[in-house]
Amino acid sequence: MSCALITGITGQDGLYLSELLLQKGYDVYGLIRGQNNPKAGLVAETVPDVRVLAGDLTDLSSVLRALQISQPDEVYNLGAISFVAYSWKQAALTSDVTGKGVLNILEAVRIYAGSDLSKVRFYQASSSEMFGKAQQAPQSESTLLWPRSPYGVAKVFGHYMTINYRESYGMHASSGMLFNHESPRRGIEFVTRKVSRGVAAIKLGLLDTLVMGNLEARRDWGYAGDYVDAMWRMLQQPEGDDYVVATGETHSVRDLLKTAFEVVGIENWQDYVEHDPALLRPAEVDALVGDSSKARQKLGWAPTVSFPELVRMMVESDLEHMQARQVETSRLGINGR
Ligand code: NDP
Ligand code: GDR
Repeated sequence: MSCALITGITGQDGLYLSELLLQKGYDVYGLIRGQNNPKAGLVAETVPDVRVLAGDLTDLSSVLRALQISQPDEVYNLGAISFVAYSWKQAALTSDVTGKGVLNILEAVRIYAGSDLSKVRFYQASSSEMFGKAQQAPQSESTLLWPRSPYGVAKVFGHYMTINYRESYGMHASSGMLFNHESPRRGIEFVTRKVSRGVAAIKLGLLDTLVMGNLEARRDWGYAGDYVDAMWRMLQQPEGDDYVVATGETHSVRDLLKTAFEVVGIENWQDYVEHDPALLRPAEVDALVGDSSKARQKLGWAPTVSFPELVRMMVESDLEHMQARQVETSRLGINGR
């Protein structure tokens, strides 16, 4: 039986990846930070077979201890401060967790594996945010990296550090340059989930208007369940490598709003949307679209959920939850910054 250690287990991808690996018969360990992390309950409920270990990416010895206890064949580093807008508010912390945290875990793996580095395979959650002010379209593994936020800069550090450990020590280390991927489990701070919850709340009469930032930004949005499968496929290859994972289609936030409101039968969506300049970012990533030919050819990977299907899945899930929970309007917190 194979064994995996996942950091970021309480996040969207951590939950999907745990489910996938448990299904494949893996022993799965997950790193959880904090002495009483409120999301520990979610993990216990969703993936009860995951064994939880305490640790924090900023604390190398805690990561080393987790490796020693779990003895994994595969390590998936999904832990990060991942909300781009927040990364300007806590730039140093983002650098420590999302950037230097990668070095900590790479170093912990190197120390743990000792003279037999081939016994552990490592996955780093790199990001399309690294392309930032994209210098070509679509973006591939060889496109110049030009990050536009403290988050993007930290991810570039982690990306190159992963490559460096592969080249310096021969570590089986792979970097997944994943484009935006979403699901009903997406954090409520991200735009797709903000829109799906907002639209559901408006449909149910719980909210009057949705307050948004830049509607012209374009993203290549896919389904998270598909993307964790790509992560696993990377670690089954004979060598570590870097792969772009994307659908190859791009849509604006405006398209997202239109598509989401259509799910609940609202055509005049503009009447329900306001603009708040405070939601604009100090530097924006205007447009992203990925070229995932390498992942498709080498990993045999392909996305299975289209953009309209994804939006429908998210809106319907939020409608169902809100109806079931009879949420009070004041507790929705959708339009906050
Ligand atoms: P989430 O924001 O949902 O999850 C982030 C996870 O990181 C949470 O489990 C969080 O734990 C954990 N974490 C935060 N700080 C620390 C720390 N100091 N030590 C250990 N763990 C920590 O992200 P996603 O699931 O969406 O993304 C997974 C990874 O993939 C992230 O690294 C993200 O940057 C990257 N990525 C995501 C993309 C996407 O579109 N979803 C695209 C490209 C890359 P806690 O619950 O305690 O806060
Ligand atoms: P992103 O995701 O920054 O691409 O990073 P997010 O959903 O936050 O923003 C996408 C785009 O939508 C615009 N936008 C808004 N965004 C939010 N959150 N709220 C709004 O009200 C709003 N209005 C417009 C943003 O300006 C932006 O252009 C995500 C994260 O998961 C990263 O961790 C990951 O690396 C990248 O995707 C790939």
